[in-house]
Amino acid sequence: MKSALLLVDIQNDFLPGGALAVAEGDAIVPIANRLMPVFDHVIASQDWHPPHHLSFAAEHDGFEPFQLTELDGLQQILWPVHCVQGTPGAGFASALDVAGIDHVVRKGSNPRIDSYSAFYDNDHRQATGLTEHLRERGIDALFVAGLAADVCVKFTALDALADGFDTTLIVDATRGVDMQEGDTDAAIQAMRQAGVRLADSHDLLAAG
Ligand code: VGL
Ligand code: ZN
Repeated sequence: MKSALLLVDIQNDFLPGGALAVAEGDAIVPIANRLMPVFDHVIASQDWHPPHHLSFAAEHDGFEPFQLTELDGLQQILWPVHCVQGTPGAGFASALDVAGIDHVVRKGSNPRIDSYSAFYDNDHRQATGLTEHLRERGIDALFVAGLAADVCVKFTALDALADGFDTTLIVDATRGVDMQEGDTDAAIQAMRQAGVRLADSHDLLAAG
């Protein structure tokens, strides 16, 4: 089995102090750095929104961040303005060893639809090309880490599975937004029940 590491959205805006901060999001950066050399192929996704992306609460009169609305018939959580293309917040965490990244996938660029998964937008209208990228390289197993466990990591892992990849979540290398208490635990259970394997970075590092 040929495997790759997929680092989801390890960007400044998702770290403590960022626009859409994930508690302890910074704790996964050294783990990601240690994992990269274990894999032949490392992919990193970047949430990459235009300035007026419709997932931003600021684009909707009378709405606050974290409120729910509908966008083209899809349920949409409204987020603080985050990961705007070319801004420091959209950049990879400064402590992330970007030299270890072989391929970058950007998502969320269509202003009308959100894209939690690194594979498809939230309505599966458009693919990012990640599936083809992996298949062209004969990669059939994917190890997923990054932010946020209960949003982009979850939908990325579920899409990876649906596209036929043997998919493993590196549990200690992810953290969640936890808009509601327990969201992250529930997301991990949902991934596991769908068929995602759960691993700890220490086991992968020992094996590598
Ligand atoms: C994410 C909310 C909005 C994520 C991206 O990377 O988990 N969450 N955009
Ligand atoms: Zn986003």
